[in-house]
Amino acid sequence: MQFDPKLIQQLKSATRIAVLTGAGISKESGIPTFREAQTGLWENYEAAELATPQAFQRNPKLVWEWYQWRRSLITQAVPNPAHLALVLLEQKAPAFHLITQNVDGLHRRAGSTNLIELHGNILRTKCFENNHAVEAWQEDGQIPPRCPFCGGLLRPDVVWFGENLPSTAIERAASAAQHSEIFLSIGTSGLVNPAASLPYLALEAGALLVEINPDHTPLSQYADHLLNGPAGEILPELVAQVWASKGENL
Ligand code: BV8
Repeated sequence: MQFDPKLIQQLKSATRIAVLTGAGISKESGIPTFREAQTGLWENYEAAELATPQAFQRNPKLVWEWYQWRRSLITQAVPNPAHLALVLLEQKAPAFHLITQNVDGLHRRAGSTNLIELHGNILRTKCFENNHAVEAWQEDGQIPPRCPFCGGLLRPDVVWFGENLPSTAIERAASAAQHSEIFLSIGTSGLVNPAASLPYLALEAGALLVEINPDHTPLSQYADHLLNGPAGEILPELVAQVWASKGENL
């Protein structure tokens, strides 16, 4: 796979690299992206319609069971070569921030450490009423289960549409974007805010923008380097060529 030698050189000499990932980076781990049609029982539902507090209040059982289905997909999934390439990039780059919109926890399982989870983590649970973090609950047949601290309904610890992101997460992400020399947007349609604003913050601060996506997105026209293809193929090859050119063994 051939890359622009300028890109190899730029990555080789960069000191501050920031990465934003979306559902596309987990596609090759077998997890459907947010916008592709859902399957089976969920094929008649739009993900964005279920991922809201209103949907949960209207039908808590339906939303809880949707997340249980997604959790079952995620527990069967493993990090793919794209996740692993970002672990290597983090080890090699002098300063590296990984910002993810994904809630599947695959970056952490791959070994990424400097990780900002903008939208929470589907494998964590809290109560709807008081945000109590809940690690274990009584499986007494009630769906959703109840909070052992206040009796409230349990929900996944993710950010729903219409809910604010954790303030520390979005502030850290914005700072990482604004201080990056190179910003890579990987596997995201760039349609969900405020995450979608991060690449533009990086551009305004003078960063070089790299997009990795099989499709074009609203961001594509601004990218200095457009790598159109699956992240699981492109990223490992790109990281290998950068560090091979440094004469370092991977
Ligand atoms: C907020 C967790 C302040 C849940 C997610 C009206 C009312 C209220 C809010 C709004 C409004 N209008 C706009 C808003 C703001 C709203 C928003 O942006 N809406 C959009 C849809 C218009 N945002 C919010 O509500 C945010 N909060 O703004 O708070 C506020 C508060 C009150 C009122 C107003 C404002 C909260 C947003 C977070 C929502 N939660 N996830 C869960 O997962 O269940 S978002 C969820 O969708 C994902 O986490 C992810 O972020 C997003 C999906 O985006 P992508 O990751 O990009 O995935 P997608 O499927 O779209 O694209 C995949 C890409 O991968 C594609 O481009 C594809 O080509 C590519 N691909 C495919 N295969 C591969 C690949 N790439 C590489 N390799 C491959 N192999």
